[in-house]
Amino acid sequence: EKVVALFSVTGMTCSACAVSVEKAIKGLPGVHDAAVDVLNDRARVIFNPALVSEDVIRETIEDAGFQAASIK
Ligand code: 9UX
Repeated sequence: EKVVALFSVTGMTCSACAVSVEKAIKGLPGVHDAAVDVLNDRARVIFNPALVSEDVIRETIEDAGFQAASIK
């Protein structure tokens, strides 16, 4: 199963920030793909909800040094 989640990510000031957030998210088990848009402060993540949760993804973004919130 695959679901898509959108997050607001603030604190990213350059494209390297976006790359590091993307790498952190993509390193999680159950994440199929992640795209981070530094210009719009957004992250779009495709994942298997049996293996990883929106909250774990959000915490991973925070642990990378940014502020994240799920967008419904
Ligand atoms: Mo470069 Mo982006 O150190 O915060 S990765 S500005």
